[in-house]
Amino acid sequence: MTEQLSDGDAGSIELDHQTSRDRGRLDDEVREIHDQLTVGEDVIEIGSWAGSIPQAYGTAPHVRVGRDRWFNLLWLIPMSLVALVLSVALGKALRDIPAVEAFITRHPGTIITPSAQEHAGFPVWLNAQHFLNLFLMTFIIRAGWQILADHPRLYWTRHSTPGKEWFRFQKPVHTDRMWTAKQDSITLPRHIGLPGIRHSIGLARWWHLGVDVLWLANGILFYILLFSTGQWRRIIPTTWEVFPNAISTMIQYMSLNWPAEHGWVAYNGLQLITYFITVFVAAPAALLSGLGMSPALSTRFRRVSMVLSIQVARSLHFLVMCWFLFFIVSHVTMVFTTGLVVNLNHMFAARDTKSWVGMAIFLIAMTAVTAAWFAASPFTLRHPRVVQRVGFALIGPFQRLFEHLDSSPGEYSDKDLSPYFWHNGRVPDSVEYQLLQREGFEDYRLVVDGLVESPVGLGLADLHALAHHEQTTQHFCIQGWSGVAKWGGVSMQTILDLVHPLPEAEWVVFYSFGEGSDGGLYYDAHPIDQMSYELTMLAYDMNGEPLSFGHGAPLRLRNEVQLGFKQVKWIKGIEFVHDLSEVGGGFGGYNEDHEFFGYRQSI
Ligand SMILES: Nc1nc2c(c(=O)[nH]1)N[C@H]1C(S)=C(S)[C@@H](COP(=O)(O)O)O[C@H]1N2
Ligand SMILES: [Mo]
Repeated sequence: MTEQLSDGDAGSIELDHQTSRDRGRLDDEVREIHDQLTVGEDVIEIGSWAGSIPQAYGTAPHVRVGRDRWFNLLWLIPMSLVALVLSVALGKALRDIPAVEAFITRHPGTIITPSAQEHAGFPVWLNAQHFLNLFLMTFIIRAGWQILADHPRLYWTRHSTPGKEWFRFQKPVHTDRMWTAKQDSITLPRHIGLPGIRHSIGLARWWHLGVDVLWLANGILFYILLFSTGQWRRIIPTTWEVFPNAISTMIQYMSLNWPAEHGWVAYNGLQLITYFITVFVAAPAALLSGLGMSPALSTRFRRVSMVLSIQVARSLHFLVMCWFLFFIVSHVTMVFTTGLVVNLNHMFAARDTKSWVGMAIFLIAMTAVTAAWFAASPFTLRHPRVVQRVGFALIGPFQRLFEHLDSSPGEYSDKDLSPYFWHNGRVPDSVEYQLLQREGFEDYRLVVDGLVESPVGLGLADLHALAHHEQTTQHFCIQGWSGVAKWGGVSMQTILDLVHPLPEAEWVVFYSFGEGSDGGLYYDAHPIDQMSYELTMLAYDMNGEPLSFGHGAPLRLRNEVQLGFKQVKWIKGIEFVHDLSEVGGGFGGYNEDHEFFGYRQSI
């Protein structure tokens, strides 16, 4: 049977398919592809992890000053020691001035109002939430560092251009050869990063995003209890007096002649302001900048993402982490130096005494934190599927929600194209591919089969004869880099109209000519409803030129609600299936099977 495929300019082509002999041949081809799929391991062997990727260490963190000078941040260590000494000198000098002493007498540091006296003390729920918060944050921060180490550079524009980053802890990018983002990733020490081996971003994200959900739940409950019990008065300033009191406190600390403590009743001005910033500015900023990195949200809410691009969001997210680190270090220092036993009774035993109960509970709590800290990476390497499943159970529902955000083309134009578009992944090296490539893909045939009424085999000319679709969109690699490109090709809706999926088809699997890092064909599966999205297409052109080898010649996928690793390059076949378990390792894609990524990656 033949079918007319019409296309305005290119005329029409005749395509033969659907005879039972053709169907049999197409089915054979798909079966052959299946034989080249592999299942991943369920335990991580460090030596063979991610295609035996060797450990690679980065450099000290550097910040760019001007066009191409780099400041080594390790200098901040001696510089802050000097600054600390100078601030003591300054504090002491200031306190010799009678006007300053008068100011301190007028504003001693802590404002004790009648309502503060009435609400004095710390409830047990606050103790518990404070502990949970610090416990959960250890995982979030460590996993966050691991994610950062997978692309150890930060930028202010969505282009991720080498040399234009403002922060890096890696050498300059090699621009004389193909340098993939994976090659650019670096190793963190096992007990600093989580899980502490190179290119472990899939697992690090489960820790980061999964524990985030718990941390946010704890935070929401904290807000609710704070406002329903009057405890909010402790950390929200209610008078401008807080500022002179904060300055007074600062001078007193600097002069090493410290202010009186009234922590049971009220915090001093400096504490009030820093706690307010941490709870009501930094925490929401962490959430919002985190969401700013989601491909689905960024593509749907273009106006916002024009300003808060993924790279601005990623940079801000990093700066929020720096604030938290600064806060943790100075907060713990002050807790230890301003009366440890009493402070621990307040925050760990809800009492205002000099007993050792708070200390005992604190030591138990810290033992739990330390044990969890040192167990987290080894546990993850031994039980990565558990981390993958539990992580997905926690964050999966939200990722699924964001997948409904279909958006239309038109957000970017030619002037937004990225001058440098990173490469990623493992390039195909099979004889089959090389032969096709040598002949300019003349004999290339895309197989589309599975749960469809009319399977087809489409050559490049056939694809070109189909209705042309073009979109200029932004790519979001899971590792953190991004770039804008113009993609030309065929909308997936056009392919659906051609093959007519059967009602039981739920997933659409894209098979590559290339292998994944551990061997076995690279593939990835997408929910069938996303195939009708406006920005889901098969691209044979990039920025007005035929797709290059490195970017996926002759054909690659674009599905803009998903992260980069789902955009299969060097596509050789497409199969419609009912269940993910029928394909490969059953987790929905090569990286899902082999590197414990998630199959829904809208965040
Ligand atoms: N066949 C195949 N497709 C692949 C990969 C791969 O390793 N093999 N890598 C993915 C990843 S992680 C990303 S970020 C994008 C990168 O596309 P680019 O090299 O065109 O930038 O391709 C995706 N598609
Ligand atoms: Mo990627």
